[in-house]
Amino acid sequence: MKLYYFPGACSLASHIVAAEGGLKLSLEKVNLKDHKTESGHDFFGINPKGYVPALALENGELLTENVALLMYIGDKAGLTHEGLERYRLLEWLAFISTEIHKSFSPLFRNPSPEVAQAAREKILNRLSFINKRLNHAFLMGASFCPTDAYLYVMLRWAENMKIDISDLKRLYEYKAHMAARTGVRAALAAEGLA
Ligand SMILES: N[C@@H](CCC(=O)N[C@@H](CS)C(=O)NCC(=O)O)C(=O)O
Repeated sequence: MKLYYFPGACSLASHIVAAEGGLKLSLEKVNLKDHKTESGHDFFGINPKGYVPALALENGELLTENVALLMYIGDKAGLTHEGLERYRLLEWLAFISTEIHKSFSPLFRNPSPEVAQAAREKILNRLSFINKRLNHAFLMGASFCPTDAYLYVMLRWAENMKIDISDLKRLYEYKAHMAARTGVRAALAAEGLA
């Protein structure tokens, strides 16, 4: 499997799940400005959506969208759940994708101070919802699952965008605990972010 990624972008979540699950991925960096891959291909020719993550499967198909990749890689790595817990996992992935990830978009577009403040407030509000529900070492209990990788990437972004989570004590500690994990460190190092 080959992951098309950009260092530190949302594609890092899929990378972390593979690393945590001991799955070998080949990696191809995408320049998101000119949409060229590091081996010189036009990324639109590979993924017409033009964004990362995208996962080239062994059968030649391409899988896109964070939620789909996180479930696919998570299933292969034995890091997902069954029964109702599987739907809880999807519930968290959807929350992170639509309520947190996409709320960062204005902050990447040189926003006015008002727009930036509104985006930061919304993200902090959604993170504080998670903070109240974080009762275990990981978002869904005692073991790591794909939701943790996605949430961790969002917490890195929050720090980069000067969203202060130090009052969200559980989430603050969770971020440090995630950053120390072997798989997380390996994925960060492979993306040149260590
Ligand atoms: N709906 C997509 C959004 C992915 C996305 O926002 N990717 C960003 C990086 S985090 C990107 O590649 N942006 C560049 C672009 O849209 O051209 C998903 O959830 O996978």
